[in-house]
Amino acid sequence: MPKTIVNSWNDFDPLKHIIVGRADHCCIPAMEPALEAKIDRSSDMWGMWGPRSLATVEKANEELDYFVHVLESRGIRVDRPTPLQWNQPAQTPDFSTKTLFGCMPPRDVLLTVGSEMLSAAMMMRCRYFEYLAYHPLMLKYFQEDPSFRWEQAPRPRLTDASYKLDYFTDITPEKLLQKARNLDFVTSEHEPLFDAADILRLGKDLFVQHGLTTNRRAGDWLQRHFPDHRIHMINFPDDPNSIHIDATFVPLRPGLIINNPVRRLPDSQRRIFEANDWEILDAAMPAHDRPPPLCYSSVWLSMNVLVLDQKTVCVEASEFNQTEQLDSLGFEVIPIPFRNAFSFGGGLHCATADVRREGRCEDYFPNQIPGTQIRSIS
Ligand code: DAV
Repeated sequence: MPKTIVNSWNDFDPLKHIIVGRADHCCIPAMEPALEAKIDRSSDMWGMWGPRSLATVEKANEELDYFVHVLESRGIRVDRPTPLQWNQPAQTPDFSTKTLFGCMPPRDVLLTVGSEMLSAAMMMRCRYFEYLAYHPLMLKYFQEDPSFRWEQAPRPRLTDASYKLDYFTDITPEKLLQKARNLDFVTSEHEPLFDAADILRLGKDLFVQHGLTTNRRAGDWLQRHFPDHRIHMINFPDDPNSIHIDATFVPLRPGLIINNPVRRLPDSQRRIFEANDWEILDAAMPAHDRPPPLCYSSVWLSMNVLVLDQKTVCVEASEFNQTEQLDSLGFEVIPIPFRNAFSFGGGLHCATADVRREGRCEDYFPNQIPGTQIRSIS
């Protein structure tokens, strides 16, 4: 048997091998065209940029290391990225950026589908070189697993043509919500752009959130790239800040999903789940009324859980409502303190990227609903 096997088709089959991020050298990015999607004017990070303090990096790393320890003590193999000095400017022929970002949330960059790991075509300029932190691991998997498919989505150019540069001009929360309802997001359709964390993997079906970090052209690209899969673009019209699907719509086991109750999937888009006997439950309320300091994400990281198998799930240790809900659904809940790591780019799901889970590519949606699968746009 090869030393490494890359194989994962969903977020709930028994986990065997995973990547967990690191907080070293992480930066708050300088202003760039789409940054306001992540850091709005009311954020404590507004107007700030540069390296995060060593004290906060150390606290986040302690939590990440403890998480690794828990996973390893359950027999799961854990690999870590190799951080770059993210506090450096970078340039391409098309743009420059004053700093890079970090390698805390691998989930945003790496999409594992079966034996393939695909680096995403991310829409933030400061994240353009983030894949380099995973290059040593990709090389190792490539050497150790003869079936591993090491893939990279088309590198975006990220010129100003990729963004609607006036998107946030005179913005109000009401206008932002109206734009989201009209499927009017900060990226243009100039080139395919997506974060891997916008893609929910359910065997043969991939559900892709169309929002601030993923455009429709990416859905088109993904459909051509994965011809044996069915790509469905979905969206959550009540979410004015639709960044990544994993604090909004989270599968726990075959047939069961928790949905953020303030970002419900519209009835028309629920039909494919209903037609295949999937239950969509409201997620429990977060335990906190605000995120930790200098955090990009909302309090809904409460539901950003890591499922280890269909009976076991890791949850942030202070999220007692989410813990209680998962307990009542029959899960063994493993508490992981993670609030300090949240600020570096996300929760327990964001902080990881699958390498191997047991199981095969199942068809969980044999009853397809006409018109829900992506079609090419011209
Ligand atoms: O609710 O702020 C966070 C998702 C991070 N991957 C939110 C989405």
